[in-house]
Amino acid sequence: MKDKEISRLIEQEKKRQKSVINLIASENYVSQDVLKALGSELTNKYGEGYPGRRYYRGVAVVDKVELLAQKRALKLFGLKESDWSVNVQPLSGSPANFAVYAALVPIGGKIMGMALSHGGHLTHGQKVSMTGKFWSPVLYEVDKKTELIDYEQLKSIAITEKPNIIVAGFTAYAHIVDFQKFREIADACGAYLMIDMSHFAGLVAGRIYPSPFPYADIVTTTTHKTLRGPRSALIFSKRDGRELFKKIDKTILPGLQGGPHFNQIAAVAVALKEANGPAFKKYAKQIVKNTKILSDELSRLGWRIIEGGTETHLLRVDVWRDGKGIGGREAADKLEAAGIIVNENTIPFDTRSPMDPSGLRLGTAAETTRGRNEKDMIKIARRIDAILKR
Ligand code: DSN
Repeated sequence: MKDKEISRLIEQEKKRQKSVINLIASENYVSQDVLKALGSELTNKYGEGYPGRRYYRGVAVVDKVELLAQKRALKLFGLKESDWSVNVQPLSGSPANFAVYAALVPIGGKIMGMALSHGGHLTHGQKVSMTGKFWSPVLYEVDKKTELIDYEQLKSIAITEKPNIIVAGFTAYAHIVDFQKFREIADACGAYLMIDMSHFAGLVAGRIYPSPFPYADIVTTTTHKTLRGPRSALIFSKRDGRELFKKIDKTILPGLQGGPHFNQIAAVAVALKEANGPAFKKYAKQIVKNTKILSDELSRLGWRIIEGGTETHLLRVDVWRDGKGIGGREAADKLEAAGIIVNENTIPFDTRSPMDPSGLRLGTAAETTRGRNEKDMIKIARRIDAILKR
């Protein structure tokens, strides 16, 4: 690389990534093939539109790239082209979710999603996000005692509020979501059901987390978390005569985005192929095993695990412990200084601010990619305990 400054920074980041224990629940390490596709000449090409109907010429090759990515996305999740459509152009998860609302919910309509501090995402209708400004948020919380979703409470809120769309999905909820209950609730109030599987898409692909597809109208996902692809996103929509896909496609382009990033789409296609097979299934299984043991060991060492444990790739730890401990920011700083990278995170009914909340969020997808197993997780839990108790 001729640009020495950037080249040095890339080398520094590579070194940093290698030298730390990465427990950021939304990160992972992509393959060399994914990197190669991302860094390819496909980045040079413009091609607004969709395969077979673009506004630019010279698109024969990128049409094939996009069609292949679509085909692989449907195949990975066991979907038929006759039943589901997939848009592979969203640049990332937030614009993908925004596009779904823009396509299906009139401005001012209601989006019902999980509150941020309880485990939801900014784009699930939080006030500080555009999704909470253009649309009216109806936020649901977890049960105070169990810290799990209370489906009865959710149903009663939905029936009273009559949201246009209900979002099931999370960034920090550690348990399996009951999609069937969400479907029943959406049907009871006449809402669309959008399932944002960004965090657990890799676990769905690995058949270790229930598939949302039998229940959802729309499924969105990023591709870079447990799915282990490049930073990007997908929007799946059910083909059932309502032509949701037409509204979504139009909203992505010309509504929201410009030319598709074909290098990114190609890299997604590579990752989707990598995730389709026994090796990835084994990987997904190991993620869940690793998270459970990390959670169990931390709990054995006296740490309060939010929701009482985990069934997925992530967990949250209460480090503040009603003022008997330290804030999440201080805890994350201490761990970083010792080479363990996590993020501070709110916990349900948090009394502290999102900038310095009461908890930490830990995830094992990245370290599982690096081959770490249960024994390593026990060691990591003990290191975290020792560092935080110093
Ligand atoms: N920032 C991602 C996460 O860490 O969960 C979600 O957008």
